[in-house]
Amino acid sequence: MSIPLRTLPASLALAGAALLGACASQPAVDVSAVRQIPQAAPLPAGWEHGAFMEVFVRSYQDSNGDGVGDLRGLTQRLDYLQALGIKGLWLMPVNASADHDHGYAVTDYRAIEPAYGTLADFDELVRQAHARGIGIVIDYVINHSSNANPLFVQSASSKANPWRDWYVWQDAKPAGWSIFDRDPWVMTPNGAYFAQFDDTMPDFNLRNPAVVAYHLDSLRFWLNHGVDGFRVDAVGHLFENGPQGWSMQPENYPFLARLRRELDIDHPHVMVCESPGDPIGFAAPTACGASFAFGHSDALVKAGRGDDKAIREVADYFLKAPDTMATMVSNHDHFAGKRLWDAMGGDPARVRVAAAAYLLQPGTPYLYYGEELGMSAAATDDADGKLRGPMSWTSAGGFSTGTPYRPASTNLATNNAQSELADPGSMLAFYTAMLRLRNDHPSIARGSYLDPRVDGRTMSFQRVFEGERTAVVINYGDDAAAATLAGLPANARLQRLFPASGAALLAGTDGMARVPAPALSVQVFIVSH
Ligand SMILES: [Ca+2]
Ligand SMILES: [Ca+2]
Repeated sequence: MSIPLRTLPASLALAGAALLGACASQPAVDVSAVRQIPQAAPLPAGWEHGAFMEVFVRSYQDSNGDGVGDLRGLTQRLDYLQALGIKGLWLMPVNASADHDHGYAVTDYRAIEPAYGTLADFDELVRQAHARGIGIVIDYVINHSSNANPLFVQSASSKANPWRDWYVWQDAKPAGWSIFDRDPWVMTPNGAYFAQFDDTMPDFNLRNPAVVAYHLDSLRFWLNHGVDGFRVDAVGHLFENGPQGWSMQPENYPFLARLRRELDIDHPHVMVCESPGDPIGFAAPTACGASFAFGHSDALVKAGRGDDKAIREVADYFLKAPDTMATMVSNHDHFAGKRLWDAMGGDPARVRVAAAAYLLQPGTPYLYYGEELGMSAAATDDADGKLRGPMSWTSAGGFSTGTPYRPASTNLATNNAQSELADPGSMLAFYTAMLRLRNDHPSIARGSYLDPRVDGRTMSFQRVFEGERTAVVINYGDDAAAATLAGLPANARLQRLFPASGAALLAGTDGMARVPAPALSVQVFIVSH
């Protein structure tokens, strides 16, 4: 994978001077152009219909004993991910960042976080992942950077600095603003800057064409390094139009469509956006094309607890939502909920029914690392940090030969990969079976969504792709029940795919079948004439 020769656009002549060190008092910034995008190493056709996993590199696997996860460590674990059936990884930011945790305070959009390794390590990760049929999607933070990013250091250094207009500045603090109960304007000796999320994360001025060109070039930089797509952070917050107009502004949507167009991001590349405020809106072809299914995620969790209204919502979601939704039951942000194991009170049967729905419905499932083990929160009081604990590899940890930077999960002793790989009844075995269904049956990976029904607390739906039809029955209730399937071919035979044992069922001449459903159970059938 070669990086094309970079040239400085004439409009950035001053920037180039800084890059060359002409402004000795300020840090250098590389804003050079990146144009060509070579063809990425091919992945198997349809890879993007498989399940993804969100991975926090800092917590996944440490390879050098410094207690911090890194890219080489993740590369060592690709065989595990392949065996689980994962087809894509979403890496939380791997850029150099100032926060030394989640990575969303980026200090260099074209460099790897030093604690994670080198660009060569990243290239090797991509190469090894592709060799296993696994695509790599990286987080890209376009709304804001760290205040330690040299771009902002320049911008803040004086009102006359050539980078001044790369961020959002006012001479005096404007009145009337409050975002998340906080004044987003931060006063400095050189004026006030705008920062939606935190004083340390100033918003870019995305109305400045040079800023957009820089980000497009940085995105191209990563495409040149073989990534298969991007998860774009905080897309509801890109543009502002005054104190009442700081989120979900109309400009946000076509801006994302423009990024896709300029980067030629379509098949095989993916772009998936994060907006809790308008998940379905951002999934539109006129915006991102794909978006995380916030809301549905809450319903999946509540349904897992047997909530009647949520079961109905889960059943109906894909009657309206596009199948490009990225589905999940938790992620790295505490506003998205607890780890699934904790959200289900540590009841493995409830974890299974909650997870089965999103692993077998339309959409692209995004497992959160460790979810497949029933991994619980890390043993820390920090609300966000407890969601991002070291991966539970063995009962002794297995994450690092040194001292892990964060305490292990509270259920490490029982819920760890080594123990679960040896146990056919483990959560890991269940997730592996669900992903195998998805990988082996195109109707589950990409089929249409038919006849969702709720009978009591038992949900059923059917998936059809070309000549293949599957039926899913999930009983969220504590009591044995039954589902009634309709719309089947007359006298169809329902052969069990999961669990594999048990007699086949038959539909009547009216295309209906009654399916007994044990308490808290998941059943999958393939339908034949
Ligand atoms: Ca390390
Ligand atoms: Ca913004």
